[in-house]
Amino acid sequence: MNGGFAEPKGFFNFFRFLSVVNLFLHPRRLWVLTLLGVLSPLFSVSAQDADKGKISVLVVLSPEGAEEYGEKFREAVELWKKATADAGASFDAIGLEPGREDDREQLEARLRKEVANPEKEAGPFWLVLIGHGTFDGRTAKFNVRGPDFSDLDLAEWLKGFDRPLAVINTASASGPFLTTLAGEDRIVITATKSAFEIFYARFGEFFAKAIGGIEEADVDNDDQVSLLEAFLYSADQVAQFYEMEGRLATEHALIDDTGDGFGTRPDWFEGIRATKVSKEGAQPDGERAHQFVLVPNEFERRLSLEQRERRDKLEQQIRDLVRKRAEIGDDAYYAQVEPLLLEIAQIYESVGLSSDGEKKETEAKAGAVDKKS
Ligand SMILES: [Ca+2]
Ligand SMILES: [Ca+2]
Repeated sequence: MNGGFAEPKGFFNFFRFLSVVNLFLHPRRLWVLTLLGVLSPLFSVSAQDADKGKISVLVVLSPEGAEEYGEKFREAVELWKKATADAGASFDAIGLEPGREDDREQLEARLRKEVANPEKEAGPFWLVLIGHGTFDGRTAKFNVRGPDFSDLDLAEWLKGFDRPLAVINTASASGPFLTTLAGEDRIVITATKSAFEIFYARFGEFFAKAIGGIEEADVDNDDQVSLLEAFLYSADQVAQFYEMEGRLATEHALIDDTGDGFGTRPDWFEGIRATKVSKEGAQPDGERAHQFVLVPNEFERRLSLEQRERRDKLEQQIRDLVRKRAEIGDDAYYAQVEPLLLEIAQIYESVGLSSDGEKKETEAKAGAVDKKS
């Protein structure tokens, strides 16, 4: 990388932003953005505090049951580990250390510790369950060495949990975890729609592959795979698997990121947008999950935690306005959407979009970003 120019990857978010502008801004208003210089995509780099907003990934692994599953689970754990390393996030696993029978206690202690001593500037916490689920007709549980734990146990341990949270339960019979764990600033993904889908779930195998950033899963081509995209990709792979085998699918994944406990099925999405909701008046799922990315693209890495959070909020407000547009009328819509777009433009500008149309000398050397990644 030389001077203020980013490698091509860095442009993806810029184009994503422009496409947002094109969709939502009145054509006559484009001059405002031109004034701001955001139509001159020249990049420079600013140094960021690497640890702020750092993601923590905690994987909990079931005992293998049958050997063929054990191998698949361990493979998935390795993929998660690698993706987490690529992301510069912290990785932790329960269920790997030989000879232990207290996985449930370990998980409870780990989560309660997080509740008691929240890391102030930490980013999202991702809890990933890889393995077998069980259902005895009343309670759905996740299988670990020693006593298993249920959705209700997990909900109890997570009371007061303050970090943005993603729970990804890739096991069979995981559906109840979505209903029980749904909440504000939480994303819950389950491999099955209910507790009755008790057969081995393949969803997690595909999910572990996708989350590291494979191209096939990158629906919006911004060079990163969001939680939502990993969900959509994995569900699609599962569906294809059963279709090819000529068998009825025994697993149907769900996602909830609106906190209402009503999950959305993958086939209700067109691209990355949900076109249906499971209850009248409910917010569509998927928008928040599309803002959760484990391995960010080059451009995204330049934004500070505050900038990302602010941008995410602004994007959300813009989508809410789009939904209300017919109700509030065009004039009000444009009046309200414009300042939001301008603020996003300013955020992007501050990490490298030139405001004067000329190439800026970088304040921090471009290499600083490369070293971090
Ligand atoms: Ca993407
Ligand atoms: Ca929902």
